[in-house]
Amino acid sequence: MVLAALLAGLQAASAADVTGTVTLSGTPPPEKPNDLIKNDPVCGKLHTDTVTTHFYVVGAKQELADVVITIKGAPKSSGESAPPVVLDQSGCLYTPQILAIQTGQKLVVKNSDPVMHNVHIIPGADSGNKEANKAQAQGAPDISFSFATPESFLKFKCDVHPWMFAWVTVVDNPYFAVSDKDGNFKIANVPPGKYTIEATHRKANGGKPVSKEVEVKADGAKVDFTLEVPKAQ
Ligand SMILES: [Cu+2]
Repeated sequence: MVLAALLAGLQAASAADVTGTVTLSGTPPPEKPNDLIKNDPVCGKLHTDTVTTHFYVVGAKQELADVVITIKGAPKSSGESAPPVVLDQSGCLYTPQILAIQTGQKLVVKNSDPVMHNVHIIPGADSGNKEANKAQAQGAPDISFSFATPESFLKFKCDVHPWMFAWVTVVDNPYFAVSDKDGNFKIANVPPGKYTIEATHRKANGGKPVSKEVEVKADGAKVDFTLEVPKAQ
């Protein structure tokens, strides 16, 4: 009994949350209005507001969304039994535009629009992931994908609507997160230890990861990141 209680106590203290906030330093370039979607006879009608690019999603205090946070050296595992991640096509846009998924985890692609899309997945040339290209008509069943190899910002595009992109980072462990609109992220149940944590944004810091060394203790760890708008070329 005493031993069981002791073991349970040890187990409860053996994993912890890594949390933090990502902030952007500098002024991002203005987002561009999407005239292609505005002029499309079907997609244009799905929006009442002007659709723009979303290269930088920044809050009032420079909080930066859409930053992928990963932990290098964390114990690897397959995501086959993890809940599926959903990527929707809605208003002729991929939603969300930036997401992260575990190797082996199921990605379910939906079409919520009254128009055909096609899901064209273009991995890096030597990434080990496979290219795919599947049409998905209005009302067609969901299409599921999974990816075998880690990859940063694997590209999804729609060949029908040339403005439609999503970027999917594939991670070979369950310890990752994407910062929300308040710049916050939380990676749950990280085994205590010393790690390198990386924060990567598609545009900030030129798309290169920013690294920090961190020791995750029984009560977790807090790691904040500041990413920079690259100087104009
Ligand atoms: Cu489309």
